[in-house]
Amino acid sequence: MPGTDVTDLLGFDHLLDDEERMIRKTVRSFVADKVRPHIREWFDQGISPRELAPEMGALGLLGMHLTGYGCTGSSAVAYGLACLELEAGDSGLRSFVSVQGSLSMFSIWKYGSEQQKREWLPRLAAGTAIGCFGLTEPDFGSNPAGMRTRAVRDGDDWVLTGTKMWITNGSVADVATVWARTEDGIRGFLVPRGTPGFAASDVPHKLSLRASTTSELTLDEVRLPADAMLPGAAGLSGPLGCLDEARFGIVWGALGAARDCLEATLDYAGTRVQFDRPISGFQLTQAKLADCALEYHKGLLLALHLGRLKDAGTLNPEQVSLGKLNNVREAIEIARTCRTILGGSGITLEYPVLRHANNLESVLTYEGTSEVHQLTIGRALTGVSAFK
Ligand code: TGC
Ligand code: FAD
Repeated sequence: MPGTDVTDLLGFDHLLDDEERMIRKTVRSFVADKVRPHIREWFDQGISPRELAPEMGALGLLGMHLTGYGCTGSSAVAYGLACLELEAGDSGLRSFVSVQGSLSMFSIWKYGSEQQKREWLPRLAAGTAIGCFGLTEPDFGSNPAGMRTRAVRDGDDWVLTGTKMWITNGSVADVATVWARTEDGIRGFLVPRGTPGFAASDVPHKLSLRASTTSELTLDEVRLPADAMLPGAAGLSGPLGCLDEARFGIVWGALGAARDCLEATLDYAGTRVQFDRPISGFQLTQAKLADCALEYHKGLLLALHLGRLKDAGTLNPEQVSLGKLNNVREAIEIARTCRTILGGSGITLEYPVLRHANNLESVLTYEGTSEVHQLTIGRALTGVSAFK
């Protein structure tokens, strides 16, 4: 079947409805017009294309699976397909949308007061304001339960002190959802940009997710009014509930990076000649391509199954862990295998594969490392927690 569309060997399209196909097409065109012409330069120069936020807002991509307050209210599957198409452009773009919609906006949508929702959600949905989500700290990544950031009462106010690390969109955010320890356990706070004592500085010298802003947040006795706290979140289940949303998007997104690698590699292998024939004719090359396509398609079916469960309201965190573990692990394997097929050409930005592979190193680590998801699945299987 020469020329077969690698995105659809299984007839996946037939499993989608018209609206899902339409949203996918819209996002694919957006990426083709607004991202592909520039992504090499953005990655090379370490530029996050902030100007795309209002455009993505206008397309309804920010908080697209949330309802009300200017959000689109799309299905989980439609949201997943959008993440896939965005990450086919670059993981940095999907990260932006994940953090904006699934972490910043979701934390406000799910746990915020009516006043907090009205103040922030419409602007965040439109992309005229940017949000970030500060959970990780320098000494507490996989184990956020140990966080040191403190929020103490002073009269009616809250005073926050601590450091958050590796925060996507941190230095460009208009509002940060910051998780801090209080006398009553872990609570979330909305910290607007410019609040005295609150600062952000970018992580330099990244080799991964270069078209995305990653920052350290410092909170030095940041004074906030009583109503800055998210009233609906008490305990670690608050931030972890947001992670489930973002992890779901990654289940789909990682496959976009894998697809882009596969497409670029099929093109290359069909034209690159060695030993007087295209390298696509070598059996070893075909075996690699077949294994990559196999894992890509298995990942798609897994993502769709989880999406249908989410739309039915029955998706649980262990199922999300299965999806994130499998699809990111397989996507990075696909990217690395594709890189071998490109030979020396695979190491430059002329082709997207090493850019995707490098990005996927971050995706493998953030939103729960592969080991965290293995242990989450292990706990579900055995009933014994390896974390305690
Ligand atoms: P444990 O202390 O037993 O539980 C605390 C409470 O949380 C509940 N819970 C969950 N709730 C919702 N969703 C989940 N996935 C949940 N996992 C646990 C749990 O039921 C309990 O509730 P309650 O009411 O009894 O208090 O903690 P645990 O042993 O369950 O969790 C340990 C562990 C390691 C799984 C958890 O700490 C974890 O997931 N660690 C990884 C941290 C992480 O993923 N950080 C990500 C930061 S954000 C980010 O990376 C953004 S990247 C940018 C982008 O997305 O593009
Ligand atoms: P560690 O937790 O120190 O882990 C190091 C290694 O030890 C890993 O291999 C891990 O799997 C392993 N390990 C840890 N505990 C165990 C265990 N119990 N058993 C077995 N192995 C274990 N965080 C946010 O809050 N907001 C963001 O917006 C955000 N964006 C990010 C963007 C980027 C580009 C990156 C790289 C990270 C981002 N993060 C963000 C942080 C991310 O969530 C953490 O990096 C991640 O949770 C892992 O924490 P850590 O880096 O401290 O690694």
